[in-house]
Amino acid sequence: MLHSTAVVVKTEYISLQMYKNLKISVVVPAYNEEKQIMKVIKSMPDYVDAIVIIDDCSKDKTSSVVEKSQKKYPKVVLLKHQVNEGVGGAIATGYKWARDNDFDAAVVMAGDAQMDPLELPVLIDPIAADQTDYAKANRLIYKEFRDIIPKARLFGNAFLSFLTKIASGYWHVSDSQTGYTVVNKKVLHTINWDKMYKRYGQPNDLLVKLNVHNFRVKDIPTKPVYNVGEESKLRIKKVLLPMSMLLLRLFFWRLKEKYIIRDFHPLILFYALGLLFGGLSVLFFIRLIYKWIAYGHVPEVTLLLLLFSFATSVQSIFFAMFFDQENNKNLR
Ligand SMILES: Nc1nc2c(ncn2[C@@H]2O[C@H](COP(=O)(O)OP(=O)(O)O)[C@@H](O)[C@H]2O)c(=O)[nH]1
Ligand SMILES: [Mg+2]
Repeated sequence: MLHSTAVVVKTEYISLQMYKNLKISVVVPAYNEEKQIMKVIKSMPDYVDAIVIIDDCSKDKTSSVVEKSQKKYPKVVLLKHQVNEGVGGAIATGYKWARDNDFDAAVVMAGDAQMDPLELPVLIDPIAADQTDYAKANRLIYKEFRDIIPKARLFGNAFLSFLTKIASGYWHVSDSQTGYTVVNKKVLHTINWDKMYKRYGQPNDLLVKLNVHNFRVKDIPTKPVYNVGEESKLRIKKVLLPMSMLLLRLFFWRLKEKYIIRDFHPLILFYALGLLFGGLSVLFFIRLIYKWIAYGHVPEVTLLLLLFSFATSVQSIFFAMFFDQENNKNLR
């Protein structure tokens, strides 16, 4: 479906430079980035073999700016979406192009120049050394991150990062919202990119899918970049709820795929027990409050049942999380 909307304007790329024997492409999702996109092209290191820019049906001159640059920068490839698909959709189009053109690694960098290309080697090195399958930037373990990342963004990111740990099983990963990542060839050929989540939840969606396929993921501290002329189109209040719902859905999907269909692990029973008793706790709590208000005293049996189900629920969920963490320990 994506293929039909993507128009390849120029695909031949000259001169293979390679980096540590890897043919590297950089996927750049771009939506209304006429002001910033040249910065991304100009600052790209020489060892990158293709700069794949996906114009996600911009309303501005992004495409013509990119087309004009192609004379001077022959490594630039422009893919155009005929309808706006969202950042995840744009990235999926780039990944498919990298896969079909036999690249060894695909980096993602935003079209608004928020990624520092000088940090690229530290992200690619663990891929080149086959220490990981997916290397991602982590701005939250960079020493002075608090002074650079705007407060509201930091809060939203920390919240989603925590939910993503639970949903994805990658408990060692944080800064789930970074758009600065590298995948290796195996990932390029394994994940079904047509099913990738198309909007801002794309990195979260990918993490969950990587976990189901038992891919290794590595976090690399990188400096956050803000105020380089970028204009974020993300509205935190608008994305927080849909992304939480997405993560809930992905969580259940992963448990089913990983621990029931592809394999089996009793942690699934602990999660089920935890949720069952969690639900019962809510019911007992409502009953207790109702009786208290209506009759002025706390019903003892309900109180005991509430305490029992709450304790069982919390313990079961903690056990399930612990087993999940143990089970994914080798994916660091
Ligand atoms: N908002 C948005 N960004 C898109 C879309 N398609 C591609 N992008 C690109 O995705 C990247 C990240 O978007 P941005 O709004 O800067 O997100 P932020 O950096 O997390 O605040 C930018 O390079 C955009 O140009 C789209 O449909 N909507
Ligand atoms: Mg941005």
